[in-house]
Amino acid sequence: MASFQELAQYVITGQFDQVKSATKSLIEDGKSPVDIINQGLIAGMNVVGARFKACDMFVPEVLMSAKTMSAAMEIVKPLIADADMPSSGKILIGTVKGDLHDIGKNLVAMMLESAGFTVVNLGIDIDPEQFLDAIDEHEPDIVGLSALLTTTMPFMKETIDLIVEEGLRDKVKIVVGGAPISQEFADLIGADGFAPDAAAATDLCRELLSVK
Ligand code: B12
Repeated sequence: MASFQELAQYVITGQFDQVKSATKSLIEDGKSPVDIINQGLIAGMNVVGARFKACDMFVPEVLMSAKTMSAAMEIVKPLIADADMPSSGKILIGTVKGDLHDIGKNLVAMMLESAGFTVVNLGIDIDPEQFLDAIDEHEPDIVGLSALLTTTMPFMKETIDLIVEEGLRDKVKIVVGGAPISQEFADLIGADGFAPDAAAATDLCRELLSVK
């Protein structure tokens, strides 16, 4: 039987097969998918983040960790997204232009789906025009912008500015997030809200759409 600590360790060391089998074993053991994500996968990725910052880990290793985390997410995702609930609203989410980070954004998308929202996940490196086209196509209630780099944060503002220019601002709520983002920054660029993590993002979207 696997433990959350072992799962976290496999994420840290980027052990693909072990991460998948530990995830499956925890599921078989009746552990909640959300606990598997929080106490195993995110806990491991947090350590990866700290080690990367301290230059104890380098990009290829971090990438391996990210890939193992994504592989485990693929296993866990159907279990928490499959709640057969009516949609609480539609959310369009993407990582802004120039930014390739998607683990946190995908986690937010997953949590939102599990909370009953319909989620359109645009992916990474999405420029303002692409967000605009997707708003036209999907008519979401909320647009979620993710950025992990200080150099890509300005594209959040550019995206919001374009939505305003095109006269769509009153049709959508806009929420922002990512490690360098703060409530102050969200206020500054005219977003409707900021959330520091996936659970808070779900609460925020519920609040903005008055979902109980
Ligand atoms: C994994 C990782 C990578 C992977 C990304 C793989 C992938 N598929 O995502 C790779 C190796 C590719 C990578 C590349 C780079 N990275 Co990087 N990376 C990270 C790392 C270690 C972890 C990020 C992560 O996944 N965290 C785990 C998730 C779960 O957390 P999260 O993303 O913060 O998301 C949560 C919240 O922020 C929030 N949230 C996120 N999005 C949204 C959206 C909305 C709408 C809401 C409401 C909430 C929300 O909810 C999420 C879930 O709880 C961070 C360090 C860190 N601690 O953040 C550096 C980090 C972000 N990277 C950094 C850098 C510098 C780079 C590179 C420039 C490195 C290089 N020299 O090439 C490149 C840039 C590539 C690019 N153009 O984007 C720096 C950024 C510094 C800065 N101030 O800008 C960091 C902070 C590391 C550091 N300390 O130096 N990186």
